[in-house]
Amino acid sequence: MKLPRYILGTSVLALMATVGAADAAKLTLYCSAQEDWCQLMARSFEEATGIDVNMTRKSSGETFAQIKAEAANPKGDVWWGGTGDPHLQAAEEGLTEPYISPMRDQLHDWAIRQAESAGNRTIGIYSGALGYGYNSELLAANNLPVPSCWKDLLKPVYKGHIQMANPNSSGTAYTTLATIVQLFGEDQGFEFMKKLHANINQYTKSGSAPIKAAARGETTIGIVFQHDAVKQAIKGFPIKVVSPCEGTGFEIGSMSIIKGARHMDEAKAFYDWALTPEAQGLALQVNAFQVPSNVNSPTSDKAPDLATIKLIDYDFKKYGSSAERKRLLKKWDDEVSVLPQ
Ligand code: S7P
Repeated sequence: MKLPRYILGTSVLALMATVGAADAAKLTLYCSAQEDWCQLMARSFEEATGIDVNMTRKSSGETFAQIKAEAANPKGDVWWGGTGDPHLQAAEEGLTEPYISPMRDQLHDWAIRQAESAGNRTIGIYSGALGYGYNSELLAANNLPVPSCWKDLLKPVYKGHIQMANPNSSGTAYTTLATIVQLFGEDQGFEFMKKLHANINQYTKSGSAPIKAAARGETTIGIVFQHDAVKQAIKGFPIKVVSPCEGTGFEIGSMSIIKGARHMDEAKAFYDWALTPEAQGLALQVNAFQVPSNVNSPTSDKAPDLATIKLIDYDFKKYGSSAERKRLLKKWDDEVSVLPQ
């Protein structure tokens, strides 16, 4: 897809002028959204600018760990996608670079607030609500009741039927842990996670894996972002989406430029381009139904409507802070993951 020049940001145009016939322009992209979306973003940016993109897809927590491990000798240029909490932690730990894009005035307030709270070292690119999905055929075949609340998932009848990701590797699962703690308080929240653990059949590395497994009939219920469940339903799988009755957390999916990026000009060009309505609209080609951060981006009526979902007042500052994220993950490792199932 070649983008018309008028929609390209100024940094992209400036860079295209310098790229000219040369073939040296490159970008190393770390991507934490779904693989198909990551591939589409990488290839579309290449086509729009002539800049070669070397893209690696890893979950949010894994990418954070990689950027931290490479801090003395950074290999990545831009981290695009994934839940905002680890982007905020990276910002706080000085692993990402402040940047103010000329595209910023086209963004929703929540995306700009994410940037401002992190000294402009990250920015919101999409938003989406947490929940879960279930395979309606498997549920019926196992004579299981239809769940509608978080607390329903603790019922012994669901033992072995629920899958979620590991919160250390997955931003989705960390959002789940932080949501449960915010909804029920820390003590009750950890009691919840322990009881839930008894019903879990597998902790996956990637956050969306549980609903893909539910679609294939390998688990009955998957705890995921609601848009990831909608994606499977649209593909034709018997997946129903649940917005839990108690209310639920949400993410501000984010993007950051990696500190010490070897290709800083290309990184800024990608950053500006990724905030355009045209780049954000690519999401719909791969059934990615998050709410885009540019107010002019196209949206789909198949996307979960955040205005009708009971959202908690998710404390991104606290749960995206380095100390709190480390503390909660350690506590989950020490007190929940070690329990027998
Ligand atoms: O693209 C779908 C999505 O759910 O994936 C991101 C997620 O953080 C990546 O997976 P992990 O949970 O494995 O980190 C979300 O930001 C995004 O909405």
